[in-house]
Amino acid sequence: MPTHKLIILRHGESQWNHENKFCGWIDIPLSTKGQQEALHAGELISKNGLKPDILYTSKLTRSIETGLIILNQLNRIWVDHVKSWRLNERHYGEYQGCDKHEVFKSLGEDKEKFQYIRRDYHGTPPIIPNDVTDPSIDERYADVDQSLLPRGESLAMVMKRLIPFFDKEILHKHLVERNQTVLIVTHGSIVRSLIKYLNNIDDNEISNINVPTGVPLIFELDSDLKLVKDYYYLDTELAKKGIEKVKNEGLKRSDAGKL
Ligand code: DG2
Repeated sequence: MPTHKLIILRHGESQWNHENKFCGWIDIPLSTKGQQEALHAGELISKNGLKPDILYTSKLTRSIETGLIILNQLNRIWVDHVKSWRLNERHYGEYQGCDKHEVFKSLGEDKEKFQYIRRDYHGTPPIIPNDVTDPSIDERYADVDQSLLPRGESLAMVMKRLIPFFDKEILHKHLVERNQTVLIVTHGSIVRSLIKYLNNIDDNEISNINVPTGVPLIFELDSDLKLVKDYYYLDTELAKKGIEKVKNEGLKRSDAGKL
């Protein structure tokens, strides 16, 4: 039975990751460090002899930019590239654009409340009213059924819009039927959702999983879509450092990005 490879990663650091602000569906480009992380991700994929046949990204620049830097590094800029809103980050509702530490303070510096919204399977940020961050007025989503566009999501809500697409379009069509190596460059909450789905992680346990920027994860599956071994990062030390950083974001003031 052939083994199918799925390469999944969170985009390189964005300017707002650097400034410690919630991004969600706001379209923020990579920081200089994020561009370097993307280059390094490309090197890791190349060193491991992996050759993606197709690239999937979200509709957001930080994910698209990272994917293209990687493909360029691999001399595979010519492969098919699918951009889907279903791979967009979790919509962070009213917190989009807010400094993470300010949100923490607004919750009375209650670590549990703050981490509930960031990491609990059902934790939902306050939903946005109709304003300039409403995805329904963004032309890139013009062809999407407007009633599907989110205004604030929990991880559970993300999985509802993501998994049927991932299962049918990516796993069955490309991985199994066409035996292709698929590269997915997406966002923290989407990677967490895919880890949860592929590893059958329970709703409580998923709150302990954090995803670093720019480090590729490998999933090896058989044709029945069972994992043949545990998923792994291509650079475990780098992943460890990145995970620790992400876990504690917002708990302390960050002066990054301030003049
Ligand atoms: C981050 C996740 O998503 O933030 O929306 O700010 O992957 O697009 O940088 P990404 C955001 P946390 O849930 O880790 O606070």
